[in-house]
Amino acid sequence: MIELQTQGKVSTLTINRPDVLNALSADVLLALREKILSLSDTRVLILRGAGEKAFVAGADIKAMQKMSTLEARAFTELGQGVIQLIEEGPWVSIAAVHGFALGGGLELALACDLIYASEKAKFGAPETNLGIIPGFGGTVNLIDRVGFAAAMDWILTGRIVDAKEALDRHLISQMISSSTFFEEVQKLAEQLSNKGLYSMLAAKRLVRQMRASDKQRAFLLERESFATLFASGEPQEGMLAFLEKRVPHFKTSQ
Ligand code: CO8
Repeated sequence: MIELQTQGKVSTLTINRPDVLNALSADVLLALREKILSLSDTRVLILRGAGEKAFVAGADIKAMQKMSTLEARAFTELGQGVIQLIEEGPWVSIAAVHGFALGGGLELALACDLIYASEKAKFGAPETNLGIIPGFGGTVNLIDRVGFAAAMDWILTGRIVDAKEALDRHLISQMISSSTFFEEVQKLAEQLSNKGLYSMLAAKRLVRQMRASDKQRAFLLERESFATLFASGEPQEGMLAFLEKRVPHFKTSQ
């Protein structure tokens, strides 16, 4: 489910569920957390997805569709915990995005210090199409990267943007040719891993601290809002519609 490969001081974690475009279930998140906690002597951490099509196409819709409010709260807590481990760990983290990075997949990429994308990468926050909202820190982290206007646009419309637009909007740090993408990312990671550990960590932490002023509160608000939505019926209908490959019919009660 999660593969760990280490070359020198660079570790790569691959999310390997290509049949569901590497969707994140609780089991995947637990396995990811376990692997992250097992890392030692890692200066640069690369996250990537297996298969041709996706980095990660989001949280696992099938697993979420029947969740109760309590289960949704536990799921978002688990996801936010993994996000924070990646953000705060003693390494420079790189999301290597060669395909879809959607919903929770975008949020996983947003947790990384750098997002490198191939020309074929596609990004989006399509949660509202499913009757839900971002729940792995995406609300605050997306605003931090792309600003209010683009974050609001992407979250409310759920539209998918290509690598060029993601570069123009400062979501990604570099766009790299798809033919040599993973080799190039490895090369960049090795260069970063040879720099001084203390200055790199001080720089990374300072840049992060200059961003959202009260991140803990932002994460709490997001978690509560995500979980509460599950009492509205919209998530259940939105995600069932995706699984049944049809348009959702949301019923508003007011
Ligand atoms: N979860 C589960 N299964 C998925 C997911 C997913 N996120 N994405 C794709 N799959 C499955 C499909 O159902 C399909 O399965 P099957 O072969 O059994 O029908 C298989 O992967 C291949 O997908 P497609 O046939 O749909 O491939 P296409 O190339 O036609 O389309 C897309 C690719 C556009 C990426 C399409 O698969 C898609 O729209 N996927 C869903 C994207 C999405 O909505 N992501 C957001 C999910 S919600 C989320 O991430 C919330 C995060 C916050 C959670 C907070 C925690 C509490």
